[in-house]
Amino acid sequence: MVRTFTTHHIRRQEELTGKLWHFTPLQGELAGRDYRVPTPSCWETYPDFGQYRGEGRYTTEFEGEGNLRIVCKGVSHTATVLLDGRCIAEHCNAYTAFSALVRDVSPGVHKLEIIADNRFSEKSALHVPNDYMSYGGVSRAVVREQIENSFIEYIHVTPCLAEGCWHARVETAVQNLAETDPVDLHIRIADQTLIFSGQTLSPGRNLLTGELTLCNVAPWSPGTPALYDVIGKLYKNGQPFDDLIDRFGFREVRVEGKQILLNGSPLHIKGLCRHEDHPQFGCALPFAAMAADLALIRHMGANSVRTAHYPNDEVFLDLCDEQGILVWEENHARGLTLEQMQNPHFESQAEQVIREMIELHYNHPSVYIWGILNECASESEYGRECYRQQFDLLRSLDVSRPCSFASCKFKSDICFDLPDVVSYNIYPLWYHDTPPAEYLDDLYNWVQNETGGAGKPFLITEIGAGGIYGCRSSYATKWSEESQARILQKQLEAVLSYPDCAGVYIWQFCDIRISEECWFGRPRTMNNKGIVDEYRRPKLCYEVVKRMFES
Ligand code: ADA
Repeated sequence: MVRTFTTHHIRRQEELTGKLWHFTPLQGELAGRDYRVPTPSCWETYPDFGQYRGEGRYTTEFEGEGNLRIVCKGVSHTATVLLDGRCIAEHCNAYTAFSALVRDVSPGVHKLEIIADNRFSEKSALHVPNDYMSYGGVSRAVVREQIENSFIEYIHVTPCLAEGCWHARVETAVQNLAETDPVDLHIRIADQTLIFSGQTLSPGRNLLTGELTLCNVAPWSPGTPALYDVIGKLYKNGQPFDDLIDRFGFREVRVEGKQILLNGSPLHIKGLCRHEDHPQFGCALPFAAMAADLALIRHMGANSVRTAHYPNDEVFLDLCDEQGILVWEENHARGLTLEQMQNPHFESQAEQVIREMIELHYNHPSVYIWGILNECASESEYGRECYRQQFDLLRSLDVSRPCSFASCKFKSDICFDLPDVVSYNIYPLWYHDTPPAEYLDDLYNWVQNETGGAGKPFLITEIGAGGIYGCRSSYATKWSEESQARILQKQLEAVLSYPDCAGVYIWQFCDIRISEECWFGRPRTMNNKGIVDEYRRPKLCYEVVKRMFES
């Protein structure tokens, strides 16, 4: 599954995943053996490959010709893509889509190979041994598109409300491979159409922008998540030859003082941090599993999800759009040290994730904020320069959303002048015994009195405690479900009642697998702070969260 709606009626496309491919490990004692495996999938879910760190070659065949565009929605975690034995794309980072254009392919059956590599090395600055799992595999959909000499890459819609009407600024990227004739572009939203006639395209990417005004449309909000199609069509000599359909919502997000406003109403975030992780699927959760997670998140009374710590599958964001679940989406990074941020590949890889995340997820109304660099070295001058550069890039790509980063640096963070929203990950009563209300007040006042974050919205982006499913204790010993429930109760009482806190994200939705190297302090080599365990079985704290979020 690629999206929850049809993205083309004219452009021919075929999902190549959703069936068995050949899989061959390239290292280890099973190297060279041929397996038939489902895709999308992670090899850690195949028998004998639960701990495999190496390269795996996935192979399939398809019939096609002419100009082909191979779109990979996610390959974990480093990809090399070959068509008929020739390399057509390489990509770092598992969590953003990438594509390859191949022109003038001869008619017939063609072989597509994707070599996925989940090893850790200096070449991969973002996938490092960590408190989550870097899986291996073709973990999201792969699509083959048949295109002409030019095609619509993306359509970005930026809605804003003025005098009771919605204005939609529309930016369309048209990619020109070999178009020499002038083309017409039509962009339709509801009953309005933007027409760009007789456009002579330059080679490569052409940006065409315009604005529409719509007075009788329904706004998108968590309570009324109204969605609209934006339909782009390219014509030549009056004949349509390419199209792209995307979806968006009429809503605007802005920061005003200490509040985050959505369509003018202040947001009170009651959220959960969620990894894409499942014992049966790795990070390649199928549609039904994503939908089941969201059903539990909503059942708990949450109104938001934080995509810790990387951009999520577009299908999950589609579900959030449709169900009115707000999303904090962030680029891929977790707890990188100063030394790791000084990896020569770090800046380019982190910035590439920002570009790909925003280009592909721009229209999702559920995404109300962009995050970067969770708990990286924001207490250092070098780290600050990285944060500054990435916020500058982010704002150059999207001015329609606030941006932030989740800090764990207590009173040593030197970056709070940079984001629009100040966000903290705190664990009172778990990693230290300070009472939550005292800790929160001390931290908040330090931010107001000592940092450039004064007067900005303030979010708690992580708070929680460990609890192992089935571990019960009459005296609430640490790691018991009783202990986790009691700690979360006190933590949520403090945060939800704090007047200047715009909201909270609990760490975390479900227990997750982590890298083997990070086992110490992590029973089962898992992060056990889930409200449900990895099989989505609720722990005692589930009812505490539900009661607190619904009160
Ligand atoms: C950090 C980090 C999370 C998780 C958490 C924990 O806040 O952002 O990914 O590792 O700590 O469980 O301690």
